[in-house]
Amino acid sequence: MGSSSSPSCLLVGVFLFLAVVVSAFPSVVQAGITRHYQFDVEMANVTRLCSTKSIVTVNGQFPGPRIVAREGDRVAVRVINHVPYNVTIHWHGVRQLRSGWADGPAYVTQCPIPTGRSYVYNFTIVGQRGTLFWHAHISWLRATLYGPIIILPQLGVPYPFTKPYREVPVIFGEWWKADTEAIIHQALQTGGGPNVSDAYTINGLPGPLYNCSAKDTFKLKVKPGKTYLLRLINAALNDELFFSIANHTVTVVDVDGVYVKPFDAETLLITPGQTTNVLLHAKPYYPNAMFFMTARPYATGSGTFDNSTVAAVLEYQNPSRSSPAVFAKNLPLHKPTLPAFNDTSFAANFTGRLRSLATARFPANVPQTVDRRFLFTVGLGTSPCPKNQTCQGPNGTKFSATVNNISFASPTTALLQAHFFGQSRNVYSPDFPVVPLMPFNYTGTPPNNTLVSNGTKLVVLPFNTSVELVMQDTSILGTESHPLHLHGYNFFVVGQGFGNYDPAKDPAKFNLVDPAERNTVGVPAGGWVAIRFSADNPGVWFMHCHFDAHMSWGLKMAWLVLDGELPNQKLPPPPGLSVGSPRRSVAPRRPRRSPLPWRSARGGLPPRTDTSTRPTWRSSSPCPRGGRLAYELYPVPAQQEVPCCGIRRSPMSGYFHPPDNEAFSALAPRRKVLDVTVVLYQIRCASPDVPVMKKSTPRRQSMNLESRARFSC
Ligand SMILES: [Cu+2]
Repeated sequence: MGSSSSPSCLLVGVFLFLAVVVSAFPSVVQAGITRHYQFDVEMANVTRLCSTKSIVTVNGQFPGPRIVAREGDRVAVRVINHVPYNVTIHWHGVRQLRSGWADGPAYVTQCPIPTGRSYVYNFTIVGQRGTLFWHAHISWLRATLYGPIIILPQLGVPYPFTKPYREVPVIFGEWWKADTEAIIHQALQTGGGPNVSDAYTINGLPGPLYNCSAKDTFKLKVKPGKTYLLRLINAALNDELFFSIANHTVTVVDVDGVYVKPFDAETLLITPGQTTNVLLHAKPYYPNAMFFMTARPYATGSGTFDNSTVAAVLEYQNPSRSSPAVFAKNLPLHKPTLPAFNDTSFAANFTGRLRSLATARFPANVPQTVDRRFLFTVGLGTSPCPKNQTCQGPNGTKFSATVNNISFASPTTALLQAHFFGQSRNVYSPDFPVVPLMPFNYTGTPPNNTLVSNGTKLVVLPFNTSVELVMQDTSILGTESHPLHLHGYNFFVVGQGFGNYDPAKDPAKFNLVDPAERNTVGVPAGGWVAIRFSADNPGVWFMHCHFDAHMSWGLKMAWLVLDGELPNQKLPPPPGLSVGSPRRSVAPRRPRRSPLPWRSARGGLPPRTDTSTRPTWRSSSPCPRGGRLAYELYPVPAQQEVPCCGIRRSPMSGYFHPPDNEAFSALAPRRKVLDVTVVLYQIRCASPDVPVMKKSTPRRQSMNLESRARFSC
């Protein structure tokens, strides 16, 4: 485009100017405020494509309400479940530094919120600015349960690009006439591919290229000469999308909540789970025309896909008319040309252009050294058809999908709870393979045996481990691009290529200076991508394909990042169990009544009499390797009910926060455990599947401590 060169020069100039302004006021760092939201999850009737159905919404809105916050703000969202499904919400791309309990994936960081219950998601947005989004993270509920997260810079801190006149979220979605829960349920039963969607949507609207939808068209009305920031979000379930605006180039300035070196593009590629901010420079004059903004899939797999096109309309306000709507009918309508549905070279070229800003103010902190290297294959496979059933997957099997040929078996206990309460045995194993167990020519002729294995396996990482992960697509049941999403972290995309990753040659080409930093990356069809991140956020972090079909088939795994040594490197207890402040002696309160229900109920434990603000070692026993084991008691009544699933109550009618045996067993050979603290919490569970505390004779607490001591020291 002829107009593309001068704006980009201008942009650089503006950017330099802004950089000077910003560095003149280096520490305008304000403490953020807390922004409270209430999400009532409720059913609503919505009509699209001539048919009405009841969908799951937040506050009756589709798409859902916006979360708006500034960098540094705390966000507290009370989610109240009024629908007949279990629900969780994930704040996609939010780093959740030491707030893993608020991350949201069901049975990973929390138990689902049952009907009639609520849960408060509480997190602070640190070091991110741009666009992210929230969506349900259980089954396929995110088909209709999603909305934007808009993160503005701190007050007084400008964007490192032209200040936009207006900002507009543009969310891509996918619409099924049928009930999506029934679709995925049926697909998992039969083993076949789930039915594809009937339409794509922009801001919930399919647009004029579908039947009955001319009225359901998103219109972006702009003024000549103005600059607009479009906050693009791909919330579709199963499709990467090309996007283009006829006769306009846009400037990409941010991906996944991280600024990038601005570049101009006529067409964008955005995978499910990715977000992109672009500047749309409206034409300087009234163009006497309208322009389609269209999106349609980039599809590489061998299965069927929804090959339709969603369109929105870009309209210019006519400066000489007071009512542009009357006038707009007979204007010429321009349509963009999008790449072919399988244009993989476009995909590679586009992603190859993304670069971190990598300035003093917005540095790219790429790990330059690596502590642990991983090679994960990602792709499809099959699992056997159960007896007495016919299956609709390949050759009468069931479709499956894997990382390193392991299809993730979803637990019924939340992994983070199991870890935190030291009850991970029989919930997960810490032995996720570092490399494929049976190497093959990943992108060559696929092996005859396509059967997968199943398991709930995690990789355990000590705090601050520097990780390099190569994700390799496989040709099993056809090569395919997979958008892999990592929770709890941004990663740097240091390299990508086609064919099999070559550890001898490929690392030399890695970009360790200004690679794109993001939370979701497309593993190229028939290729590989290398990412790096530093494991500085303790918790259990899901990583999965953001195609919901593949995720349902098991293309997911989790990382367990252990606490660091310092207090601010540890995961705090879950909400409702918060430790609170130990009582001070200056505030005597009704001393006759014990604040410890378990004490009177169980006896045998000394009440906490210490009044300092520091926890005391209530018990200390020497460990063979020189550490010591202790426990702390916190007389904190539960402040909030939390959903529980499968967590066993300890004999003390509370919960221990002991060391996680499974996790430590993985590290035992190379790590010495020193001081180990066992914290006793009290919890009040909201969900009905909690085992009722037995009234039988309690075991002595010392037995528990000893049994844990044996393992931990
Ligand atoms: Cu996938």
